[in-house]
Amino acid sequence: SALSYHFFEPYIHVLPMSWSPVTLENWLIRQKDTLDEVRGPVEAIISEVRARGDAALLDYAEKFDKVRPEAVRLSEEDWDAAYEDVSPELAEALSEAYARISRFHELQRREDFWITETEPGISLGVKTTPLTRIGIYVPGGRASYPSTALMCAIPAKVAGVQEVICCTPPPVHPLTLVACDIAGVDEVYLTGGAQAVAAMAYGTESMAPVEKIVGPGNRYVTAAKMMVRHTVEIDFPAGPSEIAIIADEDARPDFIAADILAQSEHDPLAASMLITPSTQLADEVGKWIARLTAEADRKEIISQSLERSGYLIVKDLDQAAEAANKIAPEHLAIQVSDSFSLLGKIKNAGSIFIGPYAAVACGDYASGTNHVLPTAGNARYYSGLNVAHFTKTSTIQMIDREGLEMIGDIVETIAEAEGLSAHADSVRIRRSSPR
Ligand code: HSO
Ligand code: ZN
Repeated sequence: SALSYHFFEPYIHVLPMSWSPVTLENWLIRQKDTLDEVRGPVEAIISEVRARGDAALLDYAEKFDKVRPEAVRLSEEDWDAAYEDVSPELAEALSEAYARISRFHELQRREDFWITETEPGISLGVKTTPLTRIGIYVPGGRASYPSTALMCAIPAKVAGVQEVICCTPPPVHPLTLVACDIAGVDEVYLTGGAQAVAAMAYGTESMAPVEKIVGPGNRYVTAAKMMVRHTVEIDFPAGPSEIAIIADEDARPDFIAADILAQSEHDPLAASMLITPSTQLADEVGKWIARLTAEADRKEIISQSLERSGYLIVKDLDQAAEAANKIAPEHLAIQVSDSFSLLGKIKNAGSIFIGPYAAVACGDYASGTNHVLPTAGNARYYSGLNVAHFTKTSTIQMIDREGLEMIGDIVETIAEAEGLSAHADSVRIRRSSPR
């Protein structure tokens, strides 16, 4: 297409810090999932947990997390004690974030029951019911995010889920425990990785199984979630973080560079792409990236991630939208003068940030939107975590004799055509019975 032809045009502006042009092709290759590589070990872990329950979880904690907790389930005393290690300002910041995230998710709630007469004698409706027990996975190690505990638990509680349990690898960060407490998590288990997913799916002596598992994780966690899917539901695959930024010549290169660094510091596998018609902006952003990286705390990770990142020069903003839709980025920042006209053309994006002041970090923590989002092109068909992930619906119908007359012939005719005469008879017996 005209689009891909343009991408491979040699607009080469090589800049320091690996800030260089990327092709759509390379980006899409990056998104290819690597879950198959870990399928074998994950399968082994799942069967081990099914066979040996808590004992397997404790052994895996010792092996992978280098800590053997006394018990898989965290005691109330240890949970309460977490507050002692968290400053009041931090607990307050988490509560402020909690309030805003709750408010936005409350806005997503719809009536949990409606019924309406669609034609004489036939009323149809929908009844929405929360799931009963769900599991959230909060990663540990390099990606230990108390904010993720809020992002997973809040929509569940807003939806009305009674039991929300959290699995996180030991040693658990006290801040994660405080976040779980603030968000109303009911039980915490000190187990991580594929073994935690297996436990939540099948249950162990100390953990009752859940109906749905949500939350981000590494390749093992994600592979395990995909593999237990015939037993429980999951949210969607969420891997290394990514951002695409569509910007025009008037955008602020320093702000854009700052968002790219914020994304890059997550993970050497994180990636950022600037999509712009302006080569001058791309150059400016590159200079800012070099400048800011020199002073960054997590230089190592940032430089590795920048190697997967770069810019794409497009003809105009229509082509920019087309590129973004192909990528289906987890985060999409829009930094152009007419943002709403561009927004209208965006079809695939996990979360969209509009205007120079909408730093992605605001959505990560405190504006109120959810930061658990589909990555690696999955935004083509998945939505970011929201209240609807924690509910299910039942359709309802009420049909009286008049309604049955309205559709009786249609039902009988189609039933006979399908060779299902008992179906047809179930309607006939009613229609011919005396009133
Ligand atoms: N950007 C990450 C979420 C996050 N950022 C957590 C900071 N903490 C994935 O959307
Ligand atoms: Zn982030």
